[in-house]
Amino acid sequence: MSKPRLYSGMQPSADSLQIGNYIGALMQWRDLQETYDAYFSVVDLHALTQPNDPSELREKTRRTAAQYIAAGIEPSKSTLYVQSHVRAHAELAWILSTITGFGEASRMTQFKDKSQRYGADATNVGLFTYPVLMAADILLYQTDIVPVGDDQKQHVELTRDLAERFNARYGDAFRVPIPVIQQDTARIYDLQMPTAKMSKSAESDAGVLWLLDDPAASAKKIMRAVTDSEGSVRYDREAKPGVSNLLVIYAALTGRQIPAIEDEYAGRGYGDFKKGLAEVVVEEFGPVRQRALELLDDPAELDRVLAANAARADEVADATLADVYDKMGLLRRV
Ligand code: ATP
Ligand code: LTN
Repeated sequence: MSKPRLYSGMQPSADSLQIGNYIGALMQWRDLQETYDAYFSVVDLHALTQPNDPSELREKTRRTAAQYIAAGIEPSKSTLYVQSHVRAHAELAWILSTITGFGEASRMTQFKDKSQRYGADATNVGLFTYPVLMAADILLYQTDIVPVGDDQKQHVELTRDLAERFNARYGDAFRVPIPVIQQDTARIYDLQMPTAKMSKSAESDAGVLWLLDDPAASAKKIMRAVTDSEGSVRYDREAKPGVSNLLVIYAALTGRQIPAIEDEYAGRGYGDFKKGLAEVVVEEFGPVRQRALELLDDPAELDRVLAANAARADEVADATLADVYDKMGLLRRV
């Protein structure tokens, strides 16, 4: 029997991924690729909804792909590709936009938040149709599951609605995907503001641990992480958000349980604990960083791998798109 299919992606919105992306997404993707026929994209078309310098975007796209591979996504096992390399994404997004309600799209909270933040005149239409492009990503591949963070759940629900609507109106063309929402315990917070999610586009970089930071810089950021005045290494998300966040990172990277780590550091100060965590982080990310930099040293080879994977993606995507065009009554080109 063929494996069920999985789809996920990240925007190339920074030079480096941050460890929240690694713990919350890449580690799970790496495991899931064993049991699923997995598709992972670098969603560069989505990234165009934010202002970008063209040469920087190109570089960020390569860097994001290199970090997927360095973190253990295997391009021979999973289909790892760049969204814009597969033309069908933009084409299906147009088709789906014709069955998406204006009101329905207006209710997407990510759009409401961003358009409120920037103001209507600085908000582009691409930001409005962002979820429709995301639906196209997912539906082109007859996806069964979509692992995403909580903030993307509404977009996957819209994807389901669009798939069901199309299937009912024109005949079955799409599998209806299920969102798999990442556990809250896998959420990593900013080291300086431990109540805000760590994010690639954070305003200050002091609280962000970058995958490609050099080890000394990561260690320094951990030593400077905000804690509290109690002095005991104990998990309490409400009262001790800083220490709790560090414990979650420690546990995620070592595969150990939080109580065991609390025991190990009982009666010792935050300095010791942070030093221990810095060692764990350097040990985990040293090889990942090394591998990513090696891949980036040979961009031609990386581009070849991405092209071969895009060709694989094309086959599946084109078949879905042809069926959709047919069902909607678009005249076939002979
Ligand atoms: P941006 O700032 O550009 O929105 P981001 O760093 O917040 O980027 P996304 O590109 O939105 O990250 O998310 C990519 C993946 O990483 C998603 O699956 C998301 O759930 C996961 N992720 C992002 N930040 C964190 C975090 N702090 N903790 C756990 N998972 C995270
Ligand atoms: N919007 C998502 C990125 C994304 C995605 C997708 C995730 C684009 N297309 C398809 C899963 C499936 C984000 O910001 N994390």
